Amino acid sequence: MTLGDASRRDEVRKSGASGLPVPDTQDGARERAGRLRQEIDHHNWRYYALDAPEVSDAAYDALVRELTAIEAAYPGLVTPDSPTQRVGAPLSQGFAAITHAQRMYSLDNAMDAAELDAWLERIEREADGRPHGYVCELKIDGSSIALTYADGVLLRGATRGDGMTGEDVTANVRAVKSVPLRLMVEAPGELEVRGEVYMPKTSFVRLNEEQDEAGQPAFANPRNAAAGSLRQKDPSVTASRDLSTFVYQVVDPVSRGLTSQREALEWLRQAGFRVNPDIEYCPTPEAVRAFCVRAVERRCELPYEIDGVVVKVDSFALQDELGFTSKAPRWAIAFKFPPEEKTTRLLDIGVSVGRTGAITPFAIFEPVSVAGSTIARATLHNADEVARKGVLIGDTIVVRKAGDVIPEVVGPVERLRDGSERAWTMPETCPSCGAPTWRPEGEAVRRCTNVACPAQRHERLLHWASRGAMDIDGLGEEIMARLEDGGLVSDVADLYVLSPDHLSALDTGRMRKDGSAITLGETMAAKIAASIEASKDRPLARLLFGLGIRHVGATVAEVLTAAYPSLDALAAASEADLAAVEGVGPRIAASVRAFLTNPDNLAVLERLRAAGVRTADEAGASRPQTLAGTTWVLTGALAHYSREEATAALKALGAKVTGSVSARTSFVVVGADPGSKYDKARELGVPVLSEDELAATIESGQPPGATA
Ligand code: 1X8
Repeated sequence: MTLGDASRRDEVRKSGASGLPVPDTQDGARERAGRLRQEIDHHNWRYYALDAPEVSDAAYDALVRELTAIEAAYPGLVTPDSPTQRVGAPLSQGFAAITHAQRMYSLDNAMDAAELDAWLERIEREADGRPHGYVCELKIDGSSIALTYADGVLLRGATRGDGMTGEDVTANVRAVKSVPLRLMVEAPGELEVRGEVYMPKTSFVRLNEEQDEAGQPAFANPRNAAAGSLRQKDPSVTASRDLSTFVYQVVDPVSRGLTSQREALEWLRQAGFRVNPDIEYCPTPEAVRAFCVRAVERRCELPYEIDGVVVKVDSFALQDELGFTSKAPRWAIAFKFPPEEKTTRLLDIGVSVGRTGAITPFAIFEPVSVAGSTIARATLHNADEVARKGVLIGDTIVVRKAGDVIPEVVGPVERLRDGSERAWTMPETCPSCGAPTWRPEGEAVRRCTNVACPAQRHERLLHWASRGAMDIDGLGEEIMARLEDGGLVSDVADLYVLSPDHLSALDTGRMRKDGSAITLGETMAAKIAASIEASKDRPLARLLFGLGIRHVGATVAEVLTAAYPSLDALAAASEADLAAVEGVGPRIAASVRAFLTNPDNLAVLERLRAAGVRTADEAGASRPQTLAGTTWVLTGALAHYSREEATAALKALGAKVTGSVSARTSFVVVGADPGSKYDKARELGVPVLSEDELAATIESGQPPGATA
């Protein structure tokens, strides 16, 4: 299980209502809620701290839903450390300053093996023959945090700030799932621990894709992404980011009976914190050196970025003796890895036009080898970024790979300028079609205004065929361009009327020695035709993502199709309906609505459908949404349906099914031995239906009463 999978559970967490009855009495509810919280805390810890879940997402989800239902019915029973309370705290108004009870020191650095040796020798001298050892830990390239617990309950989270004063980011820290809200060990009084919040490399790459998609500036590296995510005004934004933690320090450990860093790490692990597994006790300086050598080698394989190794004297008694300089502890050192940065020459800045018309500048430089591969280009994201970096064409520049993957220009080496460098400006017109470009208010990105722009069209077609969308093998950059140039394809629907003859006769642009054109040939044509055919049956979310609607990335497409499992249902939904879907805001809703009311787009969708491309997820899923806007509650035992079946059938008709009865409930279906929900429905005057009436609704697709 990787942390990337966490997002799946996060989505489950929010959805639906409990099928289980809410206890009738306050005492019963309190007891059940307490039990559920313990159980959920345990599974959160297994999942987020140990990466070792014991139960399925569905089983976990059921526990959360039951607790949510109980807390909804008895709001007085909600506790601040309830697992339902991770997000939902009021928005932070800026961040209050927090003075750290004990200064958060930085570490002295050892920039190479010789400096590490010098430090080790000094420690050995101080120890003067007394037996002692070291603990080696990976230095996580994230954002430091201090977490304070009062009698075992999370009280406060603060950033490092300048080491003396940090910012109160409690609401956001609560949204980071690996941070325990309640400790699993006895810890009376105030306890402070420290660690690092970080973003895994793959999540960083994905986040930047989403930032680009939304016209937001990209983060330069995972550390900035983690720090930025922790300093969000809205904790639900923090919750949506894949952040994790490693905790490595107990403040005032001796008062907790701890005598060494080894013990402290073990205690933190038992308390429920996420502790890095790559920790080693090294009895000798040789073992420390060997750990550092291995860490350098393993750096690329790790799912998160590290920038060194932290070496600490293990014994707290010896640490105490060594003490601090004005800046840093004498008993620890950061062995810094050699930077994976290179210098090269910036030859030019080009611009590309994306499928949404976004004009993106990119650096073209002399090829250099960085972290295992040769790079020659790096995106510069937008004009502001070019200005911020201050690079001139002709500059000597520093380049590296962000998240070990994405080539990035760090900045110019200004002292190597000779006056021949020149500034770059963003083109006023589209480099592909010459149409004017504009920069919408509040966006970082300049766009080509021409929807018929050939560069946009090309990118839209490639996006449709891409792996995450309709996954059409063989339709790459080159062949797509040929299809466009030959006038065979100008929108995605055209792909589905290509004949194998069209394809096999396609000029590849290459020539034989005798000057005759090389065509695609039958074998290749048959392969591509088969992949186009296979793409007709992709899930609706892939199709929706493939359409390239602004703000609709792969995740949003999943969310939308879960709520509207057919293109018809989606097209029938109002902007307000769409905006009400969890995970879909007004901006996405407006964009989807605009796309699905544009006659040109509707014509393409109609041609896709006519060509046999699937536009609904399941046969039953494309039923007319006759129950949209109604809210249902099921109670008691049903004879002919399971709770899940009845719920699914109602949802397929557009109904919402919840776990508790309120004045907003439209219908309550009552089976055998109904509980308090039946009484509540009668009390509130909510219409009560029998199972037969439910069956009639499901079969006819008509709301109750409409068929009578
Ligand atoms: C900073 C960090 C430390 C550790 C890991 N990652 C860091 N970024 C560790 O001790 N495992 S300690 C530290 C500091 O003291 N400034």
